[in-house]
Amino acid sequence: MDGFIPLQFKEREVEEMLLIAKDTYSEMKGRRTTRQFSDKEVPKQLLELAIKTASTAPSGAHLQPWTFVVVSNQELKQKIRTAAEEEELKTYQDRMPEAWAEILKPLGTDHIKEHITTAPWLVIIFKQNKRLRDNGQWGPTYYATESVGIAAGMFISAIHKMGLCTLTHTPSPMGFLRQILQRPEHETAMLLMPVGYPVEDAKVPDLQRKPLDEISIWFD
Ligand code: IYR
Repeated sequence: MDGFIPLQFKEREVEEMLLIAKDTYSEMKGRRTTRQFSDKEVPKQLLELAIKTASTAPSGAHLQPWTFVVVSNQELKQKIRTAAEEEELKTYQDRMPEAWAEILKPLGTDHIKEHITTAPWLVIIFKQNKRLRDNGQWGPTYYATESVGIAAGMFISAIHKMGLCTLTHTPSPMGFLRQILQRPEHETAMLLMPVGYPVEDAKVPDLQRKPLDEISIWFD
């Protein structure tokens, strides 16, 4: 078949797969979202590797409809924080229905977004809604939301596995990010993720994850 190459696949013994699967679960089970970041420096190369890992995600028609904007410049971080807090203040004060406020309560969030200026890196993932076709015209992308969601998941895993923390922050509405970061009209900011170390005495809410039998239905 033209344009096809052999799949590089190495079959493992089931025993070995079980060990790896248990190890992966144990590792990922320990991941927590923190909002308390330290300003300790993180080498740029680690961010590059996490983004490369995220970019291995499958995507609709392999269009890879994502742009990772990475910020460590303190002035720019401050600009983003000011704009995010302005929107979030309106959200928390006026726009948030009671049904939403109720479920956020245990998370202890408010409109103050200190992590934006404290964490050494911010990664903002933009979704590309259009692509430039070979004929010079703009065409749509496909399943871009799903694709970006998968890439974000892989980014979060990569960050956790290397021993750092991140937070999937969704300042709402997020239009200000396109403007501040000078992204084109056809890109939409999806997630703002500070990356760094947690502060030494970081606390997280005491949350439980749903058990397997509550989240899955099996026909076997
Ligand atoms: N975007 C706001 C509110 C918020 C919403 C959800 I859903 C969360 O899980 C957490 C927060 C904020 O970032 O504070």
